[in-house]
Amino acid sequence: MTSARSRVVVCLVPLAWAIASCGPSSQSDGPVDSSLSSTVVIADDDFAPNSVTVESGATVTWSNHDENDHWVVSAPSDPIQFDLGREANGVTVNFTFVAPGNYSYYCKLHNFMKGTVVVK
Ligand SMILES: [Cu+2]
Repeated sequence: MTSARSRVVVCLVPLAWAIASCGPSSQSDGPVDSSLSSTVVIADDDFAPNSVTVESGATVTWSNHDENDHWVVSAPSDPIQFDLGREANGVTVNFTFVAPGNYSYYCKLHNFMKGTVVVK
C-alpha cells in the first residue's frame, strides 16, 4: 500500500515539471529568430541572395548547388577574415559572425562572384 503510493508520487513529479517548464517557455520565446542564421545558395556562378543581414552571433551557410566548384573567401577589408575552402557541388560550408560589421566576400575561383554579409 505504502510503496504503491510513493511510486505514484515519483511518477507524477517529473511529469508536472515537464509540463510547467515546457509550456510557458515555448510561448514566451515566440517564433524562431531567422536573422540568427541565413543560407546563401550558390548556383549559376552567383550567390543568391548576394546580400544577407543577420544578428551578431549568426551562422551563415553557403550551399553549392552549382556544377562548378566555388570557394568563399573574405575580402581583405573585412574586420574578420575567413576562408571556407574549395566547395564542390553539394558541399555546404558555414561561418559564424561574432562581430558587427559589413563583410564582403567573393569566390576565390571566380573573382566576379561577390556577396555581402551585414552583421548588426
Ligand atoms: Cu566560384
